Amino acid sequence: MIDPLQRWAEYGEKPDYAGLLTFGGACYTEDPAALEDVDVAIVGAPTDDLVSDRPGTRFAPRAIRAASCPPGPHLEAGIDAFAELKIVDFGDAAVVPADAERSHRAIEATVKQVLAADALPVILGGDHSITEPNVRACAAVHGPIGLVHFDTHTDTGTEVFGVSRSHGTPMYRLVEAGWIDPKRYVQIGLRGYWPGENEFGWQRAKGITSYFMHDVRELGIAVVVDRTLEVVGEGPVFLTVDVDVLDPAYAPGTGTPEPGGMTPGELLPAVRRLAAGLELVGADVVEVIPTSPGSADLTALVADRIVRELLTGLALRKRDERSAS
Ligand SMILES: [Mn+2]
Repeated sequence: MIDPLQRWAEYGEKPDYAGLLTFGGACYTEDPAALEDVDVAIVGAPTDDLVSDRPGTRFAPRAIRAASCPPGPHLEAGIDAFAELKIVDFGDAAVVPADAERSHRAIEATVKQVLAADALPVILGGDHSITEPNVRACAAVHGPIGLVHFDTHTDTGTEVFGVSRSHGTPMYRLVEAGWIDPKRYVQIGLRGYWPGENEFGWQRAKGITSYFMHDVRELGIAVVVDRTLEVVGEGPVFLTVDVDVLDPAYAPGTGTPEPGGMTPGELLPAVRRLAAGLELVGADVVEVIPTSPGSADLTALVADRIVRELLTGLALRKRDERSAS
């Protein structure tokens, strides 16, 4: 029998639908001093002022939190990330509507607070432009970092409709500014009709590695992950997942959907293996539009599970490191 006066924190379990909205029901704090001993801090970045098509990713952090499932063991990996890691929900960066530059400064500052506490930031976008402040914050600590980038598009445009800061340009800007080491930068899932030869020519000249959807189909995702681990190698790396890498059948709620994408059965284990095998210093999941017509909460649900796989991979890595020492 449960004591009727006992609160969920004491009881150690609560129903999914009850309580305040935090990621996985994790403890909520906005106090940097409370990040001591924390392994992973979830940060929301609810901003979408820089999209070129459908807006709405500003609603994603709340929707992903609402879709998040409670702690428990990952049935295939045999580990509970919430038991292995100390995870908190660090709330949302103090973004402001219609001032993307100020929002990016707020995101970068919040991610830096997480890094200063020696915790790993996992940022819930937001549109893909937020990867720029996220990576800048990480590279300011670690020097030029590697990047594993799941996406339909390369996001290496020099500009979109004449605008240089956009959700279509962050990777170009980060490489050119020296925050990302292009030799340790791998793109996975490319398809569709953008960008063009100028951008791909620039990518080749920089030494960026690209796996298209035909590579994923022909080699299989496990081989693509093997090769990605080899290319990125040792050293700090950021993982960014644009949910539009998934086929719109699985992730209809996104700004620039493209048919012919990955299945969750390919993406989820890939994220787990990469998080377990790489020296991750930060990660984000972006471009989720929970309010898209017809999407219901399917896209937020899969976005939550992408984060859960990431946490599971980190938990596996921590357990391996502990047993090796
Ligand atoms: Mn993108």
